[in-house]
Amino acid sequence: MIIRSSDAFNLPESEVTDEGFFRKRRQIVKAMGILPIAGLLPAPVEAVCESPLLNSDIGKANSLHQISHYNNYYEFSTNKQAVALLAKEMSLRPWTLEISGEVEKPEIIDIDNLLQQQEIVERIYRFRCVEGWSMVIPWNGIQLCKLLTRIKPTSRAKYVQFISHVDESSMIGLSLTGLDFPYMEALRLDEAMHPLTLLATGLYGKDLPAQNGAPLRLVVPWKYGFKGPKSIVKIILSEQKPETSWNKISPTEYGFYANVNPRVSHPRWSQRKENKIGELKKKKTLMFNGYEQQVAGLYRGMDLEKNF
Ligand SMILES: Nc1nc2c(c(=O)[nH]1)N[C@H]1C(S)=C(S)[C@@H](COP(=O)(O)O)O[C@H]1N2
Ligand SMILES: [Mo]
Repeated sequence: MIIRSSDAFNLPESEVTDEGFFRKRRQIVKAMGILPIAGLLPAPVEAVCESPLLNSDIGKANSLHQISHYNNYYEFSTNKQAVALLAKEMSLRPWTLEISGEVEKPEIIDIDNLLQQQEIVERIYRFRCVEGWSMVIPWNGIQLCKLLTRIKPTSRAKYVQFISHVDESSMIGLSLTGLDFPYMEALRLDEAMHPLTLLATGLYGKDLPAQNGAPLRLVVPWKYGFKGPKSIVKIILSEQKPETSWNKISPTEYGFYANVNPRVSHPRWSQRKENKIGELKKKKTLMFNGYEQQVAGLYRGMDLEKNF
């Protein structure tokens, strides 16, 4: 079942997690002091972005501990359990985000200004890694379309590239894999403008842990997890399709689109099922990770086996 709402937290109580966050969310929202509470604040200036359709049958959210202690962040380590400890060494302030390329109003924004200016929404999304594991994650973040609307893409802009931070002093994994850093990912402009696409700034109403990509990390819930670069420092709009890290290292395994698709296998394994972290029984992977109704239109007429 799908419901239309800008508020992800109108889920049945049965889906509530042990974090107790959902009961406490009103206090958190007040404490953050930045969410518009009906009637108290004027409507946001960039009201152009639609509210997305949100799925209600999403499953129980994983715990904060699960989400923050099973991570892929190759700049630190390929050991998912080791990332949390190693990422503590990365300095998160000062932090600036640079938006450039095919935009009318390029900007260099201080992260704390950005967090104050933009509306922070709460979104519980399914998360599916291309390796075959999954979670349900309650993110907080900024709708990317709000930011893109503000910097005004030019008529030539077709793609949006995201570039992660490189910190030689704390990232001890930089030379341990074949992956080139900085980590780079990209979306088509219409994918980036989709109301589900989020720049995550938090988890469970708290600051985003470093290991999950603090202070700013892309979340595209209908795509495999590698399409969500962490600790973003640059966003570049372009006319030509930009390079992306995993596609560059292994184009036959990692396509540009990387839409979750149980019918298209990875060359080395099937994508039909997934292992939700914390559950014993595997579950079926859903087309577009369960967001088919919202995003299938973006790919109408495309051969999804070729454009994987
Ligand atoms: N900079 C950077 N971003 C990254 C990665 C990475 O290694 N470096 N790994 C990707 C992969 S493969 C996944 S599955 C998700 C994992 O996000 P999580 O640790 O928050 O679950 O981050 C993605 N973003
Ligand atoms: Mo992944």
